[in-house]
Amino acid sequence: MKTSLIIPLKNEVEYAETTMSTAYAYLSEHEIDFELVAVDDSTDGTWEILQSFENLHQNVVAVRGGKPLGYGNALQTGFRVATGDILIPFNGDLSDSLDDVISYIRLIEDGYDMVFGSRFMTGAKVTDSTVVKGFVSQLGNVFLQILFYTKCSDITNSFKAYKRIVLEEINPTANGYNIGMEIALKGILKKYKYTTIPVTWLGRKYGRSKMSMMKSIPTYLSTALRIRFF
Ligand SMILES: Nc1nc2c(ncn2[C@@H]2O[C@H](COP(=O)(O)OP(=O)(O)O)[C@@H](O)[C@H]2O)c(=O)[nH]1
Ligand SMILES: [Mg+2]
Repeated sequence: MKTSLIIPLKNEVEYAETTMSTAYAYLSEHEIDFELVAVDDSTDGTWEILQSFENLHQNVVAVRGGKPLGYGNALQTGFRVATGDILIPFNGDLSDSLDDVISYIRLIEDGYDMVFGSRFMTGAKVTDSTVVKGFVSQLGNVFLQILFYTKCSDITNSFKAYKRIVLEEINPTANGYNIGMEIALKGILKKYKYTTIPVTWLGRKYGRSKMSMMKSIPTYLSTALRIRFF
């Protein structure tokens, strides 16, 4: 099965080249059938780096994200452009692990429709997340576990793998960081076969996070309630 890594980037000039070349080299070495789909909304020179990377490599596509701007729209654009059978959002600041990408691919090839990565289960490794962000996120995820009767301890993490058919049926519409959660919760309700594995998450060395926890809470909550009750 062919895998598409969907890589959203917004002003990641310090990371763009490293992220693309690290993922490219790693997946090639592991003999994975893959493509990299970079979805960019930058104004800082990231786009130029991505375009030259695309020109030098065969299985790389660089596109601009859709309007209105947003993490969710960037992923939606990436899903549309991707040609793989397995689609995996992979953050442009290298916070997600390529070892985990390989584990995801093997599990989908074994018959799962979706694989979720958890930062909160035994075996997970998280560095440099702030204590408050970690705690609020974990608390929110316990709430989601109860609301959706799921064993998955990290619904809100975007780093997940999906079979293409899952995304075609769900057709996600969220435009924020809530898109990972939208797909996972709808997929759970549609009874797709899924599993959760512990993953590694590394904090960034350069630039800064565009994710505001406080701004996201109301969106996350209304997304969950809408999916559960309407
Ligand atoms: N294309 C695109 N990428 C985005 C947008 N917002 C965030 N990203 C990228 O998504 C990834 C995760 O975002 P980040 O700010 O690191 O969030 P955090 O890791 O959850 O704190 C990074 O590669 C960002 O550059 C956006 O609006 N458009
Ligand atoms: Mg990050």
